[in-house]
Amino acid sequence: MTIAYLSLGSNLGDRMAYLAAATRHIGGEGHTRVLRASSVYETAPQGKLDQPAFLNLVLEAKTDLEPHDLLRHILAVEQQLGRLRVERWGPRTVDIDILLYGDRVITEGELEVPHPRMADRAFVLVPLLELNPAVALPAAAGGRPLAHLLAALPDQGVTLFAHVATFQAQIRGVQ
Ligand code: GSY
Repeated sequence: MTIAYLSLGSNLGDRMAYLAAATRHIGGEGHTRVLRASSVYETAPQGKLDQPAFLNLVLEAKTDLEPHDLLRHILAVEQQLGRLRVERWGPRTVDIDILLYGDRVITEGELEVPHPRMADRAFVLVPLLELNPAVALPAAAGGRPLAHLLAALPDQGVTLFAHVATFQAQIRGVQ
């Protein structure tokens, strides 16, 4: 069993519904349990700027899957929810990234953990630090506390959109 942190983002259609459905699918097969979700943040697009605002959140999950199998699982969830990888940085129904997998550092083909761009992305760091204010990069990746990295970033337009209780209600289908 390994604790992994996953970043979820959506900027097409009913964004909250896509995030809730993705969260249900991630935890839906017995090998991976979603322990906690952060609140949902509305965030200005990074990278490709001329696209709609995103909703982003982070999940803390406990998984029996090895990293490559976890990657395959989240890619399958993206596809089930209609993600078409047409344009690398373009709009998407749901995007799921592995941020951290225990304290492992992995660079193998398409899999890079810790996520190579997480230290630059307030839309990842804000919800991650809400879940775990003491979280740091793995020792083998320098061990820096992520709160220090966030403090060094300029304002990237991250605002609270829905408290975690509202998101949990959406996951249960109450809203
Ligand atoms: O890699 C995640 C997809 N993505 C996002 C995102 O989720 N949120 C924001 N704010 N900007 C983004 N740019 C990309 S690409």
